[in-house]
Amino acid sequence: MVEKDCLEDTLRNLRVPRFQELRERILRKFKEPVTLPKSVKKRGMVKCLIRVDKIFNIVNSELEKLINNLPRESELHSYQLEMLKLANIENYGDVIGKIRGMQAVLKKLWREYRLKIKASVDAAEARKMAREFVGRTISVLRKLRRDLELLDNAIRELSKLPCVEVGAPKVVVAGMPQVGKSTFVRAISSAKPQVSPFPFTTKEIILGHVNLGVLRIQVIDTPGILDRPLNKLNPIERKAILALKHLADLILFLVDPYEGAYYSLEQQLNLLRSILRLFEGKEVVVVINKIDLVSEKRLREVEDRIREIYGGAILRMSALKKLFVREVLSEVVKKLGLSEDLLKSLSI
Ligand SMILES: Nc1nc2c(ncn2[C@@H]2O[C@H](COP(=O)(O)OP(=O)(O)OP(=O)(O)O)[C@@H](O)[C@H]2O)c(=O)[nH]1
Ligand SMILES: [Mg+2]
Repeated sequence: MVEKDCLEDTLRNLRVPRFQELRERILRKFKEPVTLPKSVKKRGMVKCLIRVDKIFNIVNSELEKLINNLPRESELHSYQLEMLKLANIENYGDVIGKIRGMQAVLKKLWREYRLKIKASVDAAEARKMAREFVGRTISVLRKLRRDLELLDNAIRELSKLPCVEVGAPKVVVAGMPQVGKSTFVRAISSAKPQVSPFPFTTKEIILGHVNLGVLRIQVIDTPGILDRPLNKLNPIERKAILALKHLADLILFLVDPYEGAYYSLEQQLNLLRSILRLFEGKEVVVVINKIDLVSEKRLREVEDRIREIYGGAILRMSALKKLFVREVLSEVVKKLGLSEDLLKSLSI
């Protein structure tokens, strides 16, 4: 998450080499014939030196390129570092350090084997040394196998994150699965997340914009969260928690009031309670969605239950039928401390 250049965009083009791929390239290079001018003496030894140099160059330049293209730890926002943890990179700096360390080990090996090859008594010994170099290089790389795989996976995860502008207002839409978060984000913003009657339809953080003339509000759709302890949340739910923690200037908490809702009102209230506790100090607006499905009596009942745990504004809307969606936006604009005149340019 950076001001201008989007780190996530750069990461989309970054390739992390795999151990298997490096190993195959090394073995292929080792078998490749080397041609020498007729005048060259000690041909067997010289050929081995050339092979060893070529192999070292391949591995060294791959690792160098990787380290240079990876973002530095200091360039990463705490949001991105936590996302890396979610993708099993507990300590990003340590992984980079390990790659650097292995690169140094490989350089040392290369120097050592160049000397051994030069000191060989005959071509057969030079070939034996070259083979040993290849074997040892591959076993050093094997120590990076899991790190490279985890890094690749983590970079893919990071690059899926949208490019959020730090300075512009950010509203994060949250709630249990199926309450209508994505339907709402589709209705008001440029984003068109998938909507379906199945929980966990949304698996990623999705960014949309509401253009209000001179200003645009960023609206962030999130995966649904279940009412269970934080340490029991799955990685998809945790992405939503991280978006709330790091991105939200304002949280819109959606509630499904329907008696036959996928998750009961009780469960939804439990989640609201946890979110209020977890993000104490952040502005939260509760919106009862799907009002087209329930009676006024039920709506009052749901509002009363919400009021037992939450003292702020409770709004009503139907994201599907686009009822009172503008009123919700108006509350958002107000809570963000923006002028309500901005809404004049809006055609919802
Ligand atoms: N009747 C009615 N149905 C709605 C409304 N909003 C959403 N739905 C329906 O509820 C279902 C779930 O909608 P989504 O927008 O995908 O819900 P979500 O909260 O994003 O769900 P997850 O991505 O699974 O967390 C879909 O079938 C929608 O058509 C509404 O205002 N009224
Ligand atoms: Mg969704």
